[in-house]
Amino acid sequence: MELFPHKDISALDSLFKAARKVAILSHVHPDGDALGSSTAIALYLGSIGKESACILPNTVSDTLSYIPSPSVRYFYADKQLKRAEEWIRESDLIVLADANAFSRTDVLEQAAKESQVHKVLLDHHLNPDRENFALVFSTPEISSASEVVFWVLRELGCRMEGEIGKALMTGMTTDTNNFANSVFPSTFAMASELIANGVDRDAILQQIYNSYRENRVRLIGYMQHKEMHILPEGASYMVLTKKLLREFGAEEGETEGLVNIPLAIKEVRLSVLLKEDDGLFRVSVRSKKGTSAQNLALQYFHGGGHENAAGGKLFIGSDITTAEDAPAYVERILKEFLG
Ligand SMILES: [Mn+2]
Repeated sequence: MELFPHKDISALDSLFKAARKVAILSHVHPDGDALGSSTAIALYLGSIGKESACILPNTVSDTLSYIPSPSVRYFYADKQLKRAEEWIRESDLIVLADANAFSRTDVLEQAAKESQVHKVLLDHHLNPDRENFALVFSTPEISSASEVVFWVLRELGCRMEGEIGKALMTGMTTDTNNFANSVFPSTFAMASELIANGVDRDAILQQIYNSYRENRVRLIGYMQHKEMHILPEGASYMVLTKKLLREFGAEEGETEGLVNIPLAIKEVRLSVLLKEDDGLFRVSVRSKKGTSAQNLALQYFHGGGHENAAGGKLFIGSDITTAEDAPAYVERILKEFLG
């Protein structure tokens, strides 16, 4: 499948071949797609003899710990900001994967923007920041950044198997919620080729969906039973407080998927999850076709994303006065949005 212009592929080939040291960046709170797509790029660069590092704003959650490759160098900015910035400054090529702009890399944004080297974007979000990149491979018509990377690396002659296959299969699977959303003919073609090349999809599914800690399953159950509020307008919201996160001992990445659950209810077309953090709530929004999660995130939560999967923030002290005001605020804006 030729999804990107041949001239862009050969331009990328030249950039990769000319590079000496490459920095591969991705978004804050890296998920399966961020980690999978950047890992695959690093593995490919290693296979053609290039030095590279995946530079991520945060340490990855335990649930994704099977992806990082022993043959790839990783820097996590929350633990090694200085070294991460140093690597970016010393690199003669910067790649951004699974984010539409450097602003999504949080503390790494400045170092990435200050660098005057060539920059390449591989992504699937709307509104890519084309201005800051020499080359852009991005379309929302592809399931995931991992799928974008799959088609691009394949054109470069990379064999789509082994660790690269595992990383990309993981990113595509988590971003599509196991083939439930944003799936295109090319997505099945990718999966088919990876399986034919020996990628163990069963093992990956075991890791993603059947390796939860007991606490995580109990927290998900508790939220559905006690904290899932349904509005007659066809919306659901849940507020996950720091107190609950502490009580259940929830770790980074362990609330992944929770926001999708209320959409199982026939009448619910919009689901909002508020997760308390320092001074703010992190907001996840999901919707069914015909209702825009993206517009809600844009209008009320300083955020954005995809049409049916978006996110943002709700600031305590400006958007709302105290954390306790969150439920009333969300109820009001959901009524306004759907009314
Ligand atoms: Mn993604």
